[in-house]
Amino acid sequence: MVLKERQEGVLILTLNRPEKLNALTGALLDELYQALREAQEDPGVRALLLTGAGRAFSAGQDLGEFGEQKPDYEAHLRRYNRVVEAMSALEKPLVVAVNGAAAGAGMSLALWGDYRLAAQEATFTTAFVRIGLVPDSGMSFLLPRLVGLAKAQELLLLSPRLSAAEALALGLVHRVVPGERLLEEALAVAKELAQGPTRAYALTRKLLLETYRLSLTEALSLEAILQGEAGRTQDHEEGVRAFREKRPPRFVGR
Ligand code: LHQ
Repeated sequence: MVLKERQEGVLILTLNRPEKLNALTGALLDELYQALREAQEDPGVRALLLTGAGRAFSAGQDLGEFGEQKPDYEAHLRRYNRVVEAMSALEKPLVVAVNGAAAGAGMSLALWGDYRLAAQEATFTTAFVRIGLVPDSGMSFLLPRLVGLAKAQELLLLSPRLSAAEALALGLVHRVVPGERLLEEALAVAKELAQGPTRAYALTRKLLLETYRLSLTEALSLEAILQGEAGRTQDHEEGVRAFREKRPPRFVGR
């Protein structure tokens, strides 16, 4: 259900239930969680790329999963939340290639990418209120931070279906490309990131998420602590050396 492929330091994860628009089931979420954990632990993986197989990225929760035996959603969301926690805690950059529809928690997962590309035919809809639910999988945290409160109110309360161009204009994605070029473009970004200073990326990711809940004084202090850490990496030394020698740096990810 989650395909894994390695290419030059990039782990490509593909949600693979194309016949169900990659709708999310507990089993798929558990596989995704395991794949993220393994990627985190594997020093050979220096960037991740998440995409979907077939015509959708992900339709969100598989609404057919539960039948008559609907579980308590609060409990079920633990399986989502550990995926989201794993994505947010990743110490490597995550590129997301939105190949088609991204709805509900499927859209939430897409937004956790540090760099998000969309195919021209991709669409985005929060979907939650359409079935009488509230945003989850970090959508209420991330969406207002990405697009501002006013747009988040609109997207969450009215749930319009946005085109890739509209998503780009709002800052939901960073780039839109023709569908047939999506994977190649996303892979090029992921490979570039996989050659980069992995620790600095990890710490930058952490700062961008943490500082939201900090005061300026606390944010400055966290920046200083993490700059201390970045300053002790081999990659920092190499970066400065390469700058002095007027050549491209060769980062090793430590
Ligand atoms: C689906 C689904 C789907 C099953 C399309 N499931 N079959 C967390 C925890 C606990 C509880 C619940 O929720 C959550 C988080 C969530 O994610 S809630 C939100 C769940 N997702 C949705 O409500 C999205 C529903 N789907 C859509 O809005 C559209 O189908 C999208 C925008 C994804 C795609 O639209 P189209 O490309 O126009 O395709 P379609 O609507 O014609 O769907 C194609 C088929 O896929 C269709 O089945 P059929 O047998 O008629 O061909 C749909 O029923 C099925 N499908 N989403 N989530």
